Amino acid sequence: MPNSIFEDKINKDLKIEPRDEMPDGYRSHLIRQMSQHAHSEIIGMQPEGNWITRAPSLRSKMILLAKVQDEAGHGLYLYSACETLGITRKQMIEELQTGKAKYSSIFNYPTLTWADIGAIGWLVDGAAIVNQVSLQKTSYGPYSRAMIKICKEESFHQRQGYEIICTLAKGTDEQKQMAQDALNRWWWPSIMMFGPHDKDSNRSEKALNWKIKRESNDSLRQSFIDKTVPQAELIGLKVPDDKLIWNEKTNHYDFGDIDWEEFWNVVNGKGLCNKERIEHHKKAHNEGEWVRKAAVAYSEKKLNKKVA
Ligand code: BYC
Repeated sequence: MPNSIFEDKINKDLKIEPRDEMPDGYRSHLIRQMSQHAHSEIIGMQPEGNWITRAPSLRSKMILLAKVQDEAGHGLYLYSACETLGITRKQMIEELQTGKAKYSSIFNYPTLTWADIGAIGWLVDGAAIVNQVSLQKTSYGPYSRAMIKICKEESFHQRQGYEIICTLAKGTDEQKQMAQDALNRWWWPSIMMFGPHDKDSNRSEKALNWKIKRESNDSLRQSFIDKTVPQAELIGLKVPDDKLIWNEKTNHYDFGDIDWEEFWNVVNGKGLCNKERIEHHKKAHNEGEWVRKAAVAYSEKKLNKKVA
């Protein structure tokens, strides 16, 4: 039996575009993943936004502001890319606010000190880049193109975070302790961002066959660990994992067991900040209602003029 046009394109590593035929499962898988990704960018603004008014200098405040605005932009590209699959922005927001759609577990942890802003840039954006560089080669054209643009900005974010952590690590004993404390609290949640181990990742097989995912959760996690441990060592910080050791045979770090109970609790709404994040999103969304109404009124007015 001949391959469908869709299968042919996937086999030849060509991009699937919005008007192309695609299996329903492919479309719904992408809507789930891309909307989750967009929501993560938007909810991810909250833990960082918490520190804009308390940034320790004008320079650090400007950089943090720019970073948080970048995250809003990433959310918007991804919502737009997802809309090409036939879901509306309104539906996506409803799914987020009612808990039907997930967002990354990492954003349910609180930012307690300025060092946490460093840890987010260094570790969370660092983990996101590893995942997103791989997603640049995803099979859906609009998603792939959004990733290319997003990755350029994420690498600036990773450097911004590492710079904050380096400064603290080279500072007073108290500042070094702040950096270490942030690493202690953010390390494991960052490792969890990559999702369950491959053997427990029930979405992976299809996603890899459809070339939505290009690498597995475990291989991306490993590459993040291999990159990040030397960065911690370079500035005299200790990764909070007693089982972490370089393995000469595999050329990778071996690492300790991940607390999956904590991961699933956070994913299922029982993290430290889940409730607060959604409540805040609802409040901001309601407060922005007038902007949406004004934008629609303006475009309707323009349309009416054209028709007349
Ligand atoms: N958090 O079969 P699996 C950023 C869920 S934000 C919550 O492996 P999949 C940034 C998963 O959805 C970057 N849930 O699934 C922003 C599935 O549940 P459902 C965010 C998670 O999809 C601001 C179930 O567990 N990046 O960069 O093959 C400031 C089984 O998992 C998580 C993306 O969203 C998690 N961590 O693989 C700073 C990247 N992990 O839906 C930075 C795009 C797993 O079946 N997404 N689950 O009920 C992906 O690459 C993939 O969706 C994942 C999961 C690797 C996350």
